[in-house]
Amino acid sequence: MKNTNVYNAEFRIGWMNASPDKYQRSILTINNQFPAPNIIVEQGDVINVTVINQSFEPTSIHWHGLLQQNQLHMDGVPGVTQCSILPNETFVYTLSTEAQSGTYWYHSHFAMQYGDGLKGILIIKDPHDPWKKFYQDEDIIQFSDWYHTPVYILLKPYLYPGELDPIPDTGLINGIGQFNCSLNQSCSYYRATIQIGTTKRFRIINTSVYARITLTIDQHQMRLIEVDGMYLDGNQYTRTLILNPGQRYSILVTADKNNSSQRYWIRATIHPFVDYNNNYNTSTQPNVAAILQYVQHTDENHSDIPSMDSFSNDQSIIDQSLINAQTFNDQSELIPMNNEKYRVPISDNIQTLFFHSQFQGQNPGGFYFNNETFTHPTNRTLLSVLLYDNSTELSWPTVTHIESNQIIDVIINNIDYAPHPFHIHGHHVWILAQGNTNDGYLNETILHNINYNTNNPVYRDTFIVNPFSYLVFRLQTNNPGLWMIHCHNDWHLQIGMALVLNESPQQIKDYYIKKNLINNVPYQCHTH
Ligand SMILES: [Cu+2]
Repeated sequence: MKNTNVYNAEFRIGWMNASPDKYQRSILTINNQFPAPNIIVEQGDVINVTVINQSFEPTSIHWHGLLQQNQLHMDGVPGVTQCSILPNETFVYTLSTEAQSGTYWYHSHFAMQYGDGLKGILIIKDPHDPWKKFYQDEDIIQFSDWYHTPVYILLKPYLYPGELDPIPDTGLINGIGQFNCSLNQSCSYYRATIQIGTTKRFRIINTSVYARITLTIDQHQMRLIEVDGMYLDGNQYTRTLILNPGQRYSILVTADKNNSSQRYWIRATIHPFVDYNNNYNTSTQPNVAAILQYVQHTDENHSDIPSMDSFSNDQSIIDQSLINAQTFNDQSELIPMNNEKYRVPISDNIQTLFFHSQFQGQNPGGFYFNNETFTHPTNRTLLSVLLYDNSTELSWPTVTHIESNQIIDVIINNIDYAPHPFHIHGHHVWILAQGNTNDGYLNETILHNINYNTNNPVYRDTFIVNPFSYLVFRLQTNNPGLWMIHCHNDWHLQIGMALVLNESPQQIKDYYIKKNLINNVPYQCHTH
């Protein structure tokens, strides 16, 4: 048995000036660090983070991908699981990591604060990692889209009708970008070293508010071994990796080239999406790069950049990826490792839930699920209403009651010309079917015409629903909670693209009373 370690940290949230891509702006971050701190723990450790809000806005931190079993009030969704943390207030997050390992991240769930920098990586290392013997070292590649005007300023006009999503100016890799500097010596790059002849695990996380990206490493194959915290079978190798906001992959890369250059571009490109957003224009610098540097010894210092030649050689691979991504299917070919935990549950008694997602209305318009749009409660949290009031039925738009020990197939019909990257809190789910762009919608009658993958579907927490198309995921209700399902294009969340599953409410209530946790949930929220 391993000792339980406690990761203790104070997160002071506030604004600072920085120029991560040589363009100075104010950034919302933690302890004046940019990028904000990475949290790296081992499975079973306890994470204790004291958030001290020194900003002028309320805040709250969500731990993306954590199941939060029996710790629902730690999920960090303002108005749902907690009151937002007001300026000058303090809130302590205590998180158990008993139940899972893998690559996760954390971010503000208040307004669009993570677009201004309030986010970081959360890695839970697995002491029994089945891939451990296949790599010698590991590193993190955090991609982030980046706006030069603070996102909280862009958000105000966006909330009026008729606005298209604002397009990021550029991207950052591990907090470093190259806006307006065309791959010459004056640019800064994140440099990942790899010892010649060894294999490195890269944990790749797209922490964007908007951007879908293609990631490549010049001349290198990427072996996929993890998706959203779940191990894969390792049989898939790829040259291009497409990540939607919120998605994570681990890849293995081997330093097996024996040529003179010994350094290679790691490149990320923001997808233009011109077909649904003509805000994309020439002022956008969609490319950002980092360097994979071969070394003989890990303590070597290097400053050379890769040659231009190797850049152009691999551009065609990215171009092809951008074309293929028009009808992008992010679950094809991903096969989970053979493990009881990942196996899809089968039953004769499967419930179905349909959600039709659509932009509706004007003055202002917004996104609706089944003709309801989500707004964040402010006076009281949904958890408070559930625990203190008599009824377990929460009368709030887009809240759906589901019971425990059910298997539920959730169908999302995307009645919209944009792809939407959906994220579910408190669960990983099996992606049984994912339509391509323009495949149309599912209803009760045609449901059985669709081929479900009930053999070895991918199991994850963030997935794309294509334009004018559908996705079906299977959910096992084994984690009582108030779990948000929302679009992780954060602009869309701000205009209502969220629903809440009220899973096993009586069990939540019983647990909080029995364990005397109810005092952690204020009856009412203060507002500022
Ligand atoms: Cu969306």
